[in-house]
Amino acid sequence: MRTVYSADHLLHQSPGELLFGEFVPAFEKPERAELVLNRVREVKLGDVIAPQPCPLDAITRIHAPGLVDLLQTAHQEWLGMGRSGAAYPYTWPARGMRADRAPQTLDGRLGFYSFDCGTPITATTWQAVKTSADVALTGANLLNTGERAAFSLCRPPGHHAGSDHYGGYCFLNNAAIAAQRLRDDGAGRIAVLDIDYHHGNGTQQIFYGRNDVLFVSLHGHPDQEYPYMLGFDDEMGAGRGEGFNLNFPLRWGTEWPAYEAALTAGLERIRAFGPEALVVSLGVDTYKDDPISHFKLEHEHFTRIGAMIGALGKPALFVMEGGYAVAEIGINAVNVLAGFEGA
Ligand code: 6XA
Ligand code: ZN
Repeated sequence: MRTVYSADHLLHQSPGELLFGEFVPAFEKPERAELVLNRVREVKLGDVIAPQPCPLDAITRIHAPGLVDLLQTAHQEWLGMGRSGAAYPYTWPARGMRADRAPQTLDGRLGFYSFDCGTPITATTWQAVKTSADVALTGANLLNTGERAAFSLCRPPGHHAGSDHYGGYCFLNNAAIAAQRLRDDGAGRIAVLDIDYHHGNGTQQIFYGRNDVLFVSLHGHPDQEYPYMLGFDDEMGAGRGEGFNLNFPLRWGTEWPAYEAALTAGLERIRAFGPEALVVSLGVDTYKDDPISHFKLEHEHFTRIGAMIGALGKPALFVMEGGYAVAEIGINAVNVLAGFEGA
């Protein structure tokens, strides 16, 4: 399996996030992608290739122009206001406030287009974010040329980013952009399987009204876990998309047997849907020692997850999402890929 990777990810480095009342060092840090890349090379998974720069319209197929423009220009505007450091939002719309129009001021727009305070924009964030989308799109192109699988080593991650909002360390939804590319290039149906520990609220929102892209997610229960406000099992899609969204919220402490049962059910739904290809949002923060998560998966379970996905017999694009037990992230991510290849 080929890996698509670019060192441009190093251009996004969060100065830190506000967490539980403290400003703490960012969990989403550049070493993550480097360790995954090292592991890809160590096990000789396959060639590592650079992304092709893709036109912006592959991004605006999924994201609102106002969001894309903000990500490109916010930091310069921030500096122009005499500020330093990274651009953070500090106020957000709530029920009853004007959510039908973007505010004019930078601070207004930062809040309007985001949903948390853990996702700062630096001077070089856009370049990293744009290249991360290119990494996903280049992976989609590999599938289009007939490869059975590809690994898009995206960083920053993407699954929390919705059509018009960023957050959760995510700016653009790489998996959704890739899924849309596969559709636009002729695949009739695509399934997105999200195995990151956190609910892929952005991906769900993007495809919620559609029946051509099935979204299936296994994640920490929103009663207990970020992003708290989406990811319940009664969210099944809307309109034409009714029945094409399937959530498996799992409680803190979930171990392999319960996880395997949920994954089996999710894969069964995907099999019934009959997609031409699969996009896997590959987060490995389900690992037992992940510093921000509460599932109990071990190294070998990631291999089994890959094998179970491989048993579907569909082409698959793996798109890197979260995972923070930094020393182990490479082992776990590559175990999924190797498990898929061995299936
Ligand atoms: C809150 C936690 C953000 C979760 C990021 C993640 N700062 N998403 O791993 O998959
Ligand atoms: Zn996550």
